[in-house]
This record gives sequence, structure tokens and C-alpha cells, in this order.
Amino acid sequence: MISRNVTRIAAFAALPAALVLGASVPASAAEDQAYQIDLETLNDSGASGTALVSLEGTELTVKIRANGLVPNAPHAQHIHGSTQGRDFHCPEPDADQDGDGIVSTAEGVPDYGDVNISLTTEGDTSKESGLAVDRFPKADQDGNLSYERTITVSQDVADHFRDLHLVQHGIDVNGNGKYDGEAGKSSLDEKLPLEATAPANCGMVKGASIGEMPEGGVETGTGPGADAGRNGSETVLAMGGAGLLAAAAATAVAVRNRRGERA
Ligand SMILES: [Cu+2]
Repeated sequence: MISRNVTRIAAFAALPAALVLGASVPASAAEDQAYQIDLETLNDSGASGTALVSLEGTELTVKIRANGLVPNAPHAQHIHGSTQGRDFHCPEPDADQDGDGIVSTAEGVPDYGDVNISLTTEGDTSKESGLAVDRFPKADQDGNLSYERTITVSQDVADHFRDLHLVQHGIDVNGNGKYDGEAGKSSLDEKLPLEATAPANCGMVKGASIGEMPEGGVETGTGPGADAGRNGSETVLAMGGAGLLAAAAATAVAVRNRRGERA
């Protein structure tokens, strides 16, 4: 008798949480949330991955494991979308308005919305850091990228996290292993090549799927031969643009520091 009551209470307790999530009513009263995001390839980049995201109140923890990215290059990554009820989603190939075969970030924005959070490695995470090349994670020499950070988000984001999605940027159209200007300049910042800012993958937040990131499934580039900072800075130097010289140097230092701390 007691156990039946307990079961019934548990069922009632679970019901409001499900309703809250389904109806996009502010979820602040709900339990902590966890989501899996499958990052699916855009622009034939060959890049894909998985993100696990958890929310405890307004503490957002994002873990990303991605592969197939441009090796030794920084990859801007953002949470895009609107918390104001607008329906954004990952772009389809037909979002390519100028017909150059690439959905640029600007062409993708009508689909996936503006930058809501910049998933930088340190410091500011606002839209203003959307192109802070020196503070985004770099893929290792095999194109794998590993990222984890906990940040504090607004209550608005916490309440509407399911409306958002995750985008990683940086592709290699001509397959020469680096960002260069052959495919044109970025419409966001003409000092950057299109390759550096075009989206590489995108994934929408799915329903509650609590799980652990698989251990050891993806190389993180922290092992022997991981001194990719110098190669990375050469890659960035190849982009041209004086501002990037500083960014490249800072990237190399930041990567070395991060690896040093972790080791
Ligand atoms: Cu983005």
C-alpha cells in the first residue's frame, strides 16, 4: 500500500515537469535538465559530433566532442537561436542564397538565428565574442575537438534552452588543410576568410537524454605530438589581417596554457 502511494506520488511529480518542458513554460521550477545534441554536417565539411548539455538552474555545462574539423585550426562555436519564441532550426542547403555552394554564416542566420552564447574557452561568452578567434577551441592535428565549460546563463536562456541549437564554424572548401581566401571573404569580418566562419555542423537541442560522454572515444589532442599551437598560428597567419597576427599568437599561448593546466 505504501509503495503504491509512493509510485502514484512519483507519477504526479513527473507530470508537471513533462508539461513544463512540452509547453515551453518557464522551466525554472522544473528539475535540472540534460540534453544531447547531435551535431550534423553542414557544407560538406565532414565535421560532426555530439554535445551533452546540462542545466542546473542557470549554470550551463556544455561538453562537445567533434571530429572531421579543419585540423589545427580554431573553430568558432555558438549557441544560436531565440528565447523569444521564434522558431529557428539548423539550415538546409537551400539557404545558400548566392549559389556559391556554401551556406555562409550570414545566409544561415535566417534559419538558425543570431548568436545567443559564444562557447569560448575563457572570458566573455556573449554575442560580442562571436568571432573571438583566439578564445575558441582548436581542433587537434586529426581534426578532433574537445570542449567543456560551465557558464552562467540568463534565466531567459535557462527557461527556453530547448529552443536553441549549437553550431560549430570553420570549413576547408579546397581541402588544403587550412583556412584561406580561395572561397572568398567572410561576410561577417572581411579580415577573415569565408572558410573560417562558415558553419561546419549544427545540432538542435533534443529532449531530456541524460547520459555521460563516452570516455576515450575521441582523441583530444592532449597526448604526445599535441604541440599544434605553432602550426595553428601559421594557419591563422595565412588568413592575413593584422588583427589576426595577435589572435594567432594568443591562440597558440592559450592552447599551450590549457594543455599545460590539463596535463
Ligand atoms: Cu555560430
